Order: sequence, then structure tokens, then C-alpha cells
Amino acid sequence: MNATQPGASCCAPGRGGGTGPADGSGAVRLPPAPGTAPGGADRAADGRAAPAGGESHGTLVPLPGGTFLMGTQDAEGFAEDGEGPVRPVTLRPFSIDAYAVSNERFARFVADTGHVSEAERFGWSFVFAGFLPAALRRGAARPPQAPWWCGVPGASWRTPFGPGSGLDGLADHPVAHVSWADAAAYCRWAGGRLPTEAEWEYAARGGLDQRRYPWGDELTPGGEHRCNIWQGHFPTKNTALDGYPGTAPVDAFAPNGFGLFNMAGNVWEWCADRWTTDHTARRRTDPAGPASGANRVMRGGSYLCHRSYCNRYRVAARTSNTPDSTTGNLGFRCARDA
Ligand SMILES: [Cu+2]
Repeated sequence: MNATQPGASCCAPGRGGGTGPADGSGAVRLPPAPGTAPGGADRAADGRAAPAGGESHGTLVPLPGGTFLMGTQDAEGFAEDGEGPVRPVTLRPFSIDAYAVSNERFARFVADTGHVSEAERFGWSFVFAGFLPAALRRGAARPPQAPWWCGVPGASWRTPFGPGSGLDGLADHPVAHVSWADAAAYCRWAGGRLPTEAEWEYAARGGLDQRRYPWGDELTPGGEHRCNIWQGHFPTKNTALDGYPGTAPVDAFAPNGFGLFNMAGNVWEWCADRWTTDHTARRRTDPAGPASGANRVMRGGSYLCHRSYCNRYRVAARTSNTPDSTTGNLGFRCARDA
């Protein structure tokens, strides 16, 4: 596949319910489970006005906002993804989670609300082939342009590697296999919301101006791994030199200048905005994305990102997916108005 194809990420196959990269990559189409209503997964959390308590948001970091330079014209960037042009963006103060939402936190939400995730409603989700036992890998439906993904019946946030798997040892790892609606429902329950893409990028930059990564311009300063991405030859040989073949705990690696963890790599993170690649250099205040469009923005890259395929763990990199899409490397964190 072509790494510079707009939105075509090694990391983000789509469920096939809409337009965009999902269709372009020949997304796998497994039928929805009978009697389910995809897209309604947030219903269980509707009407819950009160935050569920400070506990779930004990990790919120208040940020002052102000004006920063969003986007990049970096030669390593993907102009076709709409990473540029660089434009001044002014944000109101807001708060954002220091960590991606973990399995433990998501489980608390599900226990409290009875929320049924979209992957559970659809009856399947995308799992990286390298994590699957041969029996599940054999004959699995794979998107032709990203054949390292398998559509696995029975995979969900509770069973991230398919039937028979579980969350043992993964309590403090980021929840995955969550749709945009699942993420939004969690944030509402916790008294917050998904971050806008501009908030996410401002937060990820950690106070640094126009750097390539949340910590600076060098991927491994002094030879030290600073985030959880792919080392080796993608997708067949993962040397895991950063310490993690798959997800890492949400507090792995040093935080950025704002005290935020894993703003590069580990799991992609849903943002509130709909997707567009159409930006101008004009100054913007609190941009929230286009008013219509099928796809939602994802930021940050994942443990599957490698420079040879998907150099999207850079702080200005971006991609999108249909909101019903769920994969083993896609999670989220919450934000809140000041
Ligand atoms: Cu990637």
C-alpha cells in the first residue's frame, strides 16, 4: 500500500460502513449481528447528566490554552493527509486526560451503565494477525490493502484477541476495540467529552513549538525509545525494542511537557472532529472540524506504526475512520471544558 495515500493508514482498517479510507482499503464487511442497531451504542449512557465522580477523571490535566501553531509542513509529513498548512490556532483553557482511558476505567463505565460496545453489537472487530492463534488467523476476513488485519468474530474490548482472550495483565493498558460512539459515551459518563483535534494537537505538543514529536525532533534521543511504535520489519518482524510488541500501560514512557503520557504511539485516539484535509493558513479560534462528513479524526499513531509504512506517530500526523470502526489499536482519552 502507499503510505502517502490520504488517510490510508497501516493502522486503521474501517468497518466499511461509510466513505473514506475504509472503502478505499476494501474494508472487510461482516454482517451486523441480528437485531442490533449499529450506531446506537451510546444509548445506555444517554441521559446521565451527572459526572460519575472525580475518580474517573482523577487524571485530568488543566491546560491554559492560548495560541499555538497547528499542523506542519515537515518534509517527513503527508501533505495529502491535510497536515498543513501551519496555522495559528487559539484555544480556550481546557483539561485533558493525562492517560488514554484504560481497560480498568472502561470496565467501570460499563459496569455502571450497562453500555454494550459497537464491536459487541456488530459481533466482530479487527485484530492484528500477528497476535492471533493460527486457528483464528486461518480463513479470517482481511482487508486486501491491509492484510495484517483480521476481522475476528467475537473480538471486542473484553476479548481483544478474539474468543478465549481476556484482559489479564491489561487492566492498565488502553482500552481498544472502541468505536467513536463508545468513546463519546464514556466521556459523557465521566463528565467530559472527546477532545477536539486542535485541543489534542496542542496537548500533544506539550508546549514545544513546531517539533516533530511530543518531546522534540529526534525519534530516539540518545538511543532511548520514547514511545510505543513498531521496530523491525513491518508487518512480519517486530523486535519490540521499545519494550512492547502490542499495547503498553497507559503510563509507560516519560510524559510530555504538559505531563501527558503516550501522545505518540501506543493506540490511536479518537477526536471529536469530523474529517477534512482542507485547511488554510488563516488564524482560527477553537476550531471544531466540519459540520458534516462520515469519518472522524484519529490522532497519535499506534504500536503498529513504522516509518516504512505509516509515519504517523509524528505530532502533526492524522488519519480518520468511519465512526463505527473498531480495531485493536484504537482508543481515546477524554477532555473537559476548563
Ligand atoms: Cu500507523
